[in-house]
Amino acid sequence: TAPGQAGPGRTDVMANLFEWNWASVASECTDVLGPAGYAGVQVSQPADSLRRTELGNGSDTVLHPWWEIYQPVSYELTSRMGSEAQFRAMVKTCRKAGVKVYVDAVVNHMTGQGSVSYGGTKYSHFAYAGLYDASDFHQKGTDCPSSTGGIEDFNNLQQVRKCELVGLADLRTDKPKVRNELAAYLNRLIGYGVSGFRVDAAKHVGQDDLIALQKKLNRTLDGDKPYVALEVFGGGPGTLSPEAFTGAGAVLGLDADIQLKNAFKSYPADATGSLATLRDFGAGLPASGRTLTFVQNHDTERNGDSLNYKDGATNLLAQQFLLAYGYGTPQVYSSFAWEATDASPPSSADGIITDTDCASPAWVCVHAEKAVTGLVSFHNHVGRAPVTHWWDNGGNLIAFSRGKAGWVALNNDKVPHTETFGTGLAAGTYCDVTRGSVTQGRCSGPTVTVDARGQARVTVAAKGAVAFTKADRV
Ligand code: LM2
Ligand code: CA
Repeated sequence: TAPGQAGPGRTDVMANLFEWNWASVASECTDVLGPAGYAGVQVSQPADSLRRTELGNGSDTVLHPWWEIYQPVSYELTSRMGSEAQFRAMVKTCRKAGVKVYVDAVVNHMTGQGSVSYGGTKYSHFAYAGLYDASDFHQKGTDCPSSTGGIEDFNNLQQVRKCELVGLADLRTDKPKVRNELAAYLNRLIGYGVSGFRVDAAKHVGQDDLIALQKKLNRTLDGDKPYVALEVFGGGPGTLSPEAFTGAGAVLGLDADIQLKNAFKSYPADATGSLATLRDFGAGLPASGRTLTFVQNHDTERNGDSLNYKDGATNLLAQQFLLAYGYGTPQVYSSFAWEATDASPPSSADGIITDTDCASPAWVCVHAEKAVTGLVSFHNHVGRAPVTHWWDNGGNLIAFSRGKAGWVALNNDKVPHTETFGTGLAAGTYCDVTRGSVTQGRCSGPTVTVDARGQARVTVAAKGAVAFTKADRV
């Protein structure tokens, strides 16, 4: 189920360019993602959505919060991120750059507020002209057993599936007509060259409806079944657990990002966990091949479950670990800077998202950092080689090999460490890909010398890493 080869030398690394507009995603595919070896890019929910026209009550000060896109009103592709033509051009450009496109698909619900949208669709809570009427939504009393019509108990199977998630009109995904509309939408995207989906609120759709929907989907332009990553957060019992959804697709690594946070940064603030625990990263979680892993996504960066860009060097180090270790299909998240949790992405006054500028502090381009692209290259070169030569100091200095293909050390301490490590690699001089790369046999950054016994004496900077593969020999 992993996305798989998308271009020369690529494996499965995905970037998640949350709320980047289509024009900016397209140029990033050509200029950065393709050349750096990313195999895929996840883009934001592309269907027409709520466009707020007035502020809500009390503390509400943001007219166009990032979450407007999670209230779709039709399957027309006019959105905050651009027009349908721009979306199609973006998919084409990315594919040409060797980068497959994965779409965030909202199939559980429509809106919970408003009557105006980005594409001009007129709607109300249970009525979407030419698409859905009240008979297409679960109703309080008949379908949903909670008194308010909302999900009150997230461990109650019927409520989770048939009540409203934060007041969002809940689609009857068990109804043939609804399934057909959803499949027509997703198949249109597949026809445009899309390779798969991040399925929003998949836990609230349920396994049976997700499987039935996928049976209606066409093959991608590459002839594959679309890759599907289901949003199912942990903590629910049995049927509601991420593990119970792995028969319906891959799942998002929403417990894995908690493990990463706890290893890299514990609380009280400024205390650190132990990288040494990551020897068993992913233990107790769904299988590697069924998990889309990340250090954070748009929800967890705000809700405290994960590290976020404000963690600076610690965040970059965690991204490096994720790319180096090999649990899950790794995804690197890049979006906009924020203070309030409901902030808008950089936009015009009417909510149209402006072009991404990675040089501006308004945007955070984690995927383009040398520390990260170096490890994307590392990840692609080591492939599926197993983790070997694990070494740790019991605390925050770790090192390991990926078979005989590559070696990495990571230091989450505030002081540098110098050690002699067994690397498992052949004797030679290697280019540290966290800071340099090899062009015409020369390394643009520091090198590491491995002796005849495979050992190397290496200084790992504070909050730094050293990594190289057998392809990085100079
Ligand atoms: C998701 N996964 O299952 C998304 O990852 C998450 O970001 C979405 O919530 C959620 N499911 C629905 O797609 C976000 C945001 C919510 C926001 C919703 C809908 O976290 O705060 O809810 O999108 O836009 C907002 C208001 C909420 C209100 C709701 C409906 O914050 O107070 O509920 O709209 O009007 C009364
Ligand atoms: Ca539902």
